[in-house]
Amino acid sequence: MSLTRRGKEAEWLEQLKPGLRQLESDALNAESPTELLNDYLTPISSFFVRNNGVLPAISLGDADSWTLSVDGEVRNPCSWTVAELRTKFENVSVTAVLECAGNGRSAFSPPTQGLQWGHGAVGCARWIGVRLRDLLEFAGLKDSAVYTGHFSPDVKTDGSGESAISRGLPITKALAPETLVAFAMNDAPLPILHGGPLRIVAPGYPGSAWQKWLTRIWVRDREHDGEKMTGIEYRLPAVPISPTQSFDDIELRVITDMPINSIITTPKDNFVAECGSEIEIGGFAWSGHVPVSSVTFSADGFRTSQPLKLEPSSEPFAWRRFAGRVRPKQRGLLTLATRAADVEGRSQPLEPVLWNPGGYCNNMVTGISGMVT
Ligand SMILES: Nc1nc2c(c(=O)[nH]1)N[C@H]1C(S)=C(S)[C@@H](COP(=O)(O)O)O[C@H]1N2
Ligand SMILES: [Mo]
Repeated sequence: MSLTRRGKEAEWLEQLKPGLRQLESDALNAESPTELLNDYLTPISSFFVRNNGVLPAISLGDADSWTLSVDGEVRNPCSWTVAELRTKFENVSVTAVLECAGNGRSAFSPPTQGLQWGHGAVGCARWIGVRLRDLLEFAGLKDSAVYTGHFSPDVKTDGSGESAISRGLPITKALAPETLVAFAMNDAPLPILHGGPLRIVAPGYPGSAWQKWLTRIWVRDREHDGEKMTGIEYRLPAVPISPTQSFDDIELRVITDMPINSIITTPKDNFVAECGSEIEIGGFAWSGHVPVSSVTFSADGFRTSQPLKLEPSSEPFAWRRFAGRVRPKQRGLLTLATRAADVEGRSQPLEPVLWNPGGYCNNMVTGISGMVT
């Protein structure tokens, strides 16, 4: 029996990433159960995968001949092989969280369009590459340069042959020192599933801006309008709207920052604990560009809460580990939840976040549950 394209992708994923939960979709998408996210650097075998289209037929053996070009609003259009990028430009590493803007979408009510992610479309890795800034400066930006547009060979699953996604960055973010064209992840060559040979790393931005299988950067004199840059895709209403309202005439803005969020990774969801004995609580808090300031913990739906110890941050775009303990004194169902805050005073909401048509940026407090026996 021959497997369908999607069936082959599913088998490949099961081999490379056992334990991930595949979502129902024509493209290969899979999220991490919370207990697989218990490391500061998420192992590649546990890292979520998000594809808008068909996986391109690339093998890492192609890495040396893979080329990246820069054109548009530059004085010297350029192109380099991966080997040239590595040797001609300074190699830098950035530890950063990669989170899909749709992470947590399944909690929106009423439900929105888009993949129904739980809370596992997030991970933190060490990315190594060259600064996008160095490439753009080499090519010589014209004064008219305001945005980048990124291109890759992956196509939609509908057979149209159209590009699956072509996103970009405002020029200020493209020139920021943390923004990379990366070729390695956790010290391994960037895996194909994560965009190898080359991908954009845009710390603080939603995952959609981290273009995989990068072949071309088109420097633009206006906001990039490539596939999935317009309409409700990865954009939020400029003013609050209700789910019953038509959003045809609503102003929408590209998401450029991810909100404060946190996840409990130990104990695991559906844990069993003994009444009166201590449970160790651990997990991570992160945000886009605004640093995390604190994390509180509650075992009673935030009627009461206590602060958790937060490990110091060494890398501004990485997540921060928290730790604490609880000793349940009652038998029955127990829900453990964390609520993180950022230095600008924003906390994860206790109530559902503002509904938006694409179902993005849900950072409402959630928890994990288990049984105390
Ligand atoms: N070429 C390409 N790049 C892409 C995508 C894609 O479908 N194609 N998906 C984007 C989205 S929406 C996310 S969340 C991240 C996911 O990265 P990962 O699959 O490495 O976890 O890649 C982004 N880059
Ligand atoms: Mo995403």
